[in-house]
Amino acid sequence: MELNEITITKAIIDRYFEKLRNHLDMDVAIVGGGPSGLVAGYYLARAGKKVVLYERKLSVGGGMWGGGMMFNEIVVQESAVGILEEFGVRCRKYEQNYYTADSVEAISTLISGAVKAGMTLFNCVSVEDVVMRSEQVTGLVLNWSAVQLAGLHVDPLAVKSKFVVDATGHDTEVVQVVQKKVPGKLNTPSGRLEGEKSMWSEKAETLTLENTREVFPGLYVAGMAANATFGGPRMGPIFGGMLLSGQKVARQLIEKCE
Ligand code: 48F
Repeated sequence: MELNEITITKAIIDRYFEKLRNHLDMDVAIVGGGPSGLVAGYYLARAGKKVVLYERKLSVGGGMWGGGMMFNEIVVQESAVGILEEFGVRCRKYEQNYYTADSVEAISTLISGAVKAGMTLFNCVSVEDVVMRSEQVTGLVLNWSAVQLAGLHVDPLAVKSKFVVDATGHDTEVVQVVQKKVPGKLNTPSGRLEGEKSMWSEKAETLTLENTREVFPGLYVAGMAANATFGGPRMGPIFGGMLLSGQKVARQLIEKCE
């Protein structure tokens, strides 16, 4: 049978618009498709929550692809190996408490697992602002990343969400915008973004989990964004904290959404 270009085009437009229209209002909107955001999305979707993840780049996955300095292996401590194994990522013991995985296998499997669990993914979309109602975050303001890259003056569109998760990594972009533009204080010691500190892997891994919480009404932080928000150090290419943080924020929000 002859293949018709117009049918191909219509299929893509129809399917994409269906996806977009069905996700203008959701339980949880996750900003950033690194390991913490993907794990959060997976557990939220598994719990039946309507969860959408927005990723600025064409390829989802954040900082996991390149392992450490492009050596494409990651390290995970024992407490987080179970999460990788639940997704089907193969882990190898290196020494007691140190496991490794191929970084490309790990991140591609996290992406696949989250989407197959029911998380909806929009890549090439940048979150440039939040929707607010008196001192509360109630949604996100979105634009095509290409619009930002080209510096075009194009107004964005908005979506509504019961909760937002900032999983944007080192840049903490959602918290930054809330600090700048939404009246009220952040739930941090100074009431402001504390900022990331230099590397201290062990401390950082513990703090990532502790710092995974609500930082402003309606806004949670996960992954490296949690540490940057609360003034924790960076940890380098050990990823257990990222995975456990995604799982923790999902658990917190599953309870909140009930
Ligand atoms: O940085 P990233 O991988 O976040 P993470 O889940 O994991 C951190 C680790 O990769 C690593 C580390 C652990 O050892 O320190 O850095 O905390 O992924 C963040 C994603 O968010 C996207 C960005 O492109 C990246 O893929 N992102 C950032 N800002 C925006 C955004 C935005 N405004 N809108 C959409 N996506």
